[in-house]
Amino acid sequence: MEQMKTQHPTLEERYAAFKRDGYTVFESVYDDEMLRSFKETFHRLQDNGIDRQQWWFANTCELAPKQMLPAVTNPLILDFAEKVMGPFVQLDNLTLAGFPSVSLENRNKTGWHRDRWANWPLTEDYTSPLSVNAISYLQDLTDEYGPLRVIPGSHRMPVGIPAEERGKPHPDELVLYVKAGDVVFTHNGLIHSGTQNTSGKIRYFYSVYYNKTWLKHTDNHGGPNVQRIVSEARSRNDHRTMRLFGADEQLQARANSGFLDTDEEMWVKWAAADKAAVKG
Ligand SMILES: O=C(O)CCC(=O)C(=O)O
Repeated sequence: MEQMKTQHPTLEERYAAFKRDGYTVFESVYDDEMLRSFKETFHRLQDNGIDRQQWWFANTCELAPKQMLPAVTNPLILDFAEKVMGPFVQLDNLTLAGFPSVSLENRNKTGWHRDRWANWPLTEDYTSPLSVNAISYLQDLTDEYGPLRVIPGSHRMPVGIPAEERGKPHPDELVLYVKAGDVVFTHNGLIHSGTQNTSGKIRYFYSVYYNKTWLKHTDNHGGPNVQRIVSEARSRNDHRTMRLFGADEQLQARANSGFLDTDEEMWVKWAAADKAAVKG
C-alpha cells in the first residue's frame, strides 16, 4: 500500500513558527524543469521587450500565463497563505526579476525594508498580515549571489533601522542561504533584505505577492490571459483561483460574518467549503 506523504514540518507547526519568527522556508517546492522554465521566461521577456536593459517584470501572469500560473496556484503555498490570511488570498503582484552583478565593493550591501501593505508594528502580539510574500530564487544563494537576510520576530517589534544603517548587515540578522526552488514565505511586517549580487552572473528571483481580496492589487488582472484563467475557474466553480485575480464572490458574506467564532475557525470552514465546491 502506498504510504501517505507527510509534510515535515506540518502546516500547523509552520504556522506556529511563522507567528513567532515572521517567516518560514518551504524546501524544494520547484524542480529543475520549473526553474529552467522561469529562467527561459525571464530572458524571453527581456529579449522581446522594448528595453533590453529591463531587469524587473511585473504582471508576469498576464505576460506568460502558462509558465507563471503554477507559481501562483501552488496548492501547498496557497493552503498556507489561507491559514495565515484566511481564504481571502489575492495575487497582488507576480514579479520576475534578474539582478545583474555589481562590483565587489558592493559585497554585503543590503536594502532593509518591510513589505507593501505592512505597517509599523504597534504591539508585540501577533497580528494576521494584510499581505505575504512567497519568494523564490532560480539559483542557490551564496555570499557571492547575495543571500536573503531576515530579522526574526521583527513583524512583532516596534523597531526600525536608521537611514544610515539600511545598507549594512544588521546585528540581529539571520542570513538565509536559500536553495534554488525553495519558497521563503514572509509576513509583510518582517524586516528583511536581499544582498547585492557580486557573483559575476545574473541573480534570478521571483516574488509571488499575495494580499487580501478587499485591497487593491498592484498587477493589472484585467488582461485577456488573466481573464481567461478567471472564466475557466468560474466554469469549474473554483473560487480559490477566481479570488486570486480579484473575483471574490463570497467576500461580502464572509466579510460580514458576525465574528462570534474565532477567525481561524471560520477560515478553516470557508476554505474547506471552497475546496468541496469545485466541480470535477
Ligand atoms: O532580493 C531579495 O533577495 C529579497 C527581495 C525582497 O526583499 C522582496 O521581495 O521584498
